[in-house]
Amino acid sequence: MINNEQIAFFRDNGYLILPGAMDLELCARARDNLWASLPDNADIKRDDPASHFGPLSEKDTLLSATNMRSGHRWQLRYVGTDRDIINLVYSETLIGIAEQLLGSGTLRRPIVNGATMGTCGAAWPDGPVDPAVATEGARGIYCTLPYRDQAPPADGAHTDGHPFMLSLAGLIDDNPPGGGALTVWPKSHRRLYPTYWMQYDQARIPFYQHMPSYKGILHSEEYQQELAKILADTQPIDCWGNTGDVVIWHHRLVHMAGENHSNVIRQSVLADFSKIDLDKYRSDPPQADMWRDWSEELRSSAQGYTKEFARSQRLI
Ligand SMILES: O=C(O)CCC(=O)C(=O)O
Ligand SMILES: [Fe+2]
Repeated sequence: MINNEQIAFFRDNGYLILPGAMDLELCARARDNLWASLPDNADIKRDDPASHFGPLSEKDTLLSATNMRSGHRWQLRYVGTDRDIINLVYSETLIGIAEQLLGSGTLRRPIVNGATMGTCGAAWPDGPVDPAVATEGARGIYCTLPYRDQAPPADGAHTDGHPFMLSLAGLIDDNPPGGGALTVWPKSHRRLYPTYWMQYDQARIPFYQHMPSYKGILHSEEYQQELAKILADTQPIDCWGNTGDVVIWHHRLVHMAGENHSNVIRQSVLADFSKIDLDKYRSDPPQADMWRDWSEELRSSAQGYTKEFARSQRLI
């Protein structure tokens, strides 16, 4: 359960760090499964930290939408509906918290051994994988290898384009500051929500190889301008932490996979929460009350939190 102060902070800032919210034994098993997914002759080796620096070797590179290993990123998606992963991220604790925010009994439930993200390939040739297509569990285990001296271009700050309501990034291994954890731009959810044409959805345009200016996604001019302002005026928060620490974040929050300047691999599990009836209102225009579809508990909660709490959330 989260308390009123935590709910108020989430509402105001669009993210909430929840220390120790995941089971440590299941985190350990998730790490085991991550490493077990590599071929025996891989250059990157679990017990050789010197091999953990990016970019991945040509031999270790794999361009598969369900298990992507390329450059400094490793996204193992085919484990997303394994029982252990579902128990890890759709635990009683985390479902309970998501239900406090979205309403009791309203959440779409995961399916053990169901389809996983990436099963249908990329959204368009060489494009991103849509986290809502086929996914019946978590997005998967997302890793960022440390950089050594040369930082590759970061993925970039963005909002996600698929329909969902709440997302989670949970550390399955210790991650120091500057170690590539999810990075979020506080309060950006409230600034970007009104700039979309649709509340929970994203306007798209077909992608054509010979007309590459539109990459399959359309944003309003207002969105582009507000995003530029957010990036200029807002200090992002690095959600580093210990194994088992979780950050939950609002679907319109600006975020990115952080740059990893540490000497350890950032290992996180990513998962989304949506309501069963999202289909009914995903394309409604932004509402005067952006929390219309959220729980009574959130909508009626008292606003405000202490400075001390804001400090514990790294906001100040
Ligand atoms: O790996 C991360 O921390 C974030 C990834 C992300 O933002 C995405 O896949 O949309
Ligand atoms: Fe994202």
